[in-house]
Amino acid sequence: MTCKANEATHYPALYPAQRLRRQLMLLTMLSCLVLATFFTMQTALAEQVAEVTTHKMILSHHEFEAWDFTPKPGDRIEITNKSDIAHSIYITYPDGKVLTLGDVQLPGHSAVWEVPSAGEFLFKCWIHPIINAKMKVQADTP
Ligand SMILES: [Cu+2]
Repeated sequence: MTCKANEATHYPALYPAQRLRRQLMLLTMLSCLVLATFFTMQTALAEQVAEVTTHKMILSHHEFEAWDFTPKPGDRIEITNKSDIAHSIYITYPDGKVLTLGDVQLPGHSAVWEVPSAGEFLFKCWIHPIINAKMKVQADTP
């Protein structure tokens, strides 16, 4: 009789094994929460990476066609050779560095360049020195 009254008024004492099980469950739940948060952040980051803008530039017979996009650092520029001759495009960076886009762009083929920074870039062709275009890249301002 007294025993029953005690059970009703007092929180039943946990056996060490039960306590351990509860602590393990709590730890498991916390770990799951941490992992879920981590994967959500990873997905958000991956979506940000996927938001890269790709501009299209066209190389006609002996010139780059005028473009109407405003390139920003981090953008990609896809240059397509729409002429019937091969080209070998290279880009001179503001600091004088020269980057050749692959070896040769055959007719109908494209090359992709990732805009590294703001500044003025010069596009030329190793095969046809008459081809050249200047591209001004503005710093990305949100
Ligand atoms: Cu060329």
